[in-house]
Amino acid sequence: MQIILGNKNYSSWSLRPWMLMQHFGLDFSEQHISLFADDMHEQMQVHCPNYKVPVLVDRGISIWDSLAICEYINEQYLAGKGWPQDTLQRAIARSMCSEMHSGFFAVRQEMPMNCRREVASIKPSSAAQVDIDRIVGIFSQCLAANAEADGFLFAEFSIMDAFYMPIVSRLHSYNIETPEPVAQYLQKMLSLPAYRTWLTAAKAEAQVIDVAEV
Ligand SMILES: N[C@@H](CCC(=O)N[C@@H](CS)C(=O)NCC(=O)O)C(=O)O
Repeated sequence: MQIILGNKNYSSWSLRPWMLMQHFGLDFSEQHISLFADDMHEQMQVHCPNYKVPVLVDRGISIWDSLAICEYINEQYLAGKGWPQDTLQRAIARSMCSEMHSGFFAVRQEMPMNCRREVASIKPSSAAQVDIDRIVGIFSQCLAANAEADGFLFAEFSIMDAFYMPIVSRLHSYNIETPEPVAQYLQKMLSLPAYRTWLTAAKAEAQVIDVAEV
């Protein structure tokens, strides 16, 4: 199984399925494509039908789009452990991941993922603040509902945590203040071995994408 990724420093979509696969200790190799480099399209030609990353290649077949990859990994390799086991909780987790997948445009635009960015505050626009408040609301709701558990959004690590990992990275690097339970969750996620491994690789990358340096 091979996952094709963009730059670890910048590719928020790539981080999601990689985080899931790495956290659960799956066996896979990686191919890295430098985003917006001159040879990006050429590199994507073989395995990336939509000319985007991430793409998972398993048994010779390409699976593209971060959510589709996470769903496939969950079914094929995790025996369903990638989502909460309770049907209603699973439906809520899927709603929240879909909200991430199809929204929060202001945060994405103004606060690009930049894992190695030196932590420094920005002044979010009112649109970005609406996104941030909603994200903090989602985290707070999940953490309050699972107060007794392992400290992940749905008690145990799930696709939900993997999907919101790029947001965790952004809230950290743009120094966004959050209530204490959320701040603790952010620290927990930033300390996970899988994310530390990703960050080390991101810091070792040479390419700088100017538009993502805010
Ligand atoms: N909805 C897709 C988005 C994938 C995406 O936009 N990937 C970016 C990198 S983070 C990309 O490949 N950009 C290259 C381009 O747009 O030309 C997913 O969830 O995988």
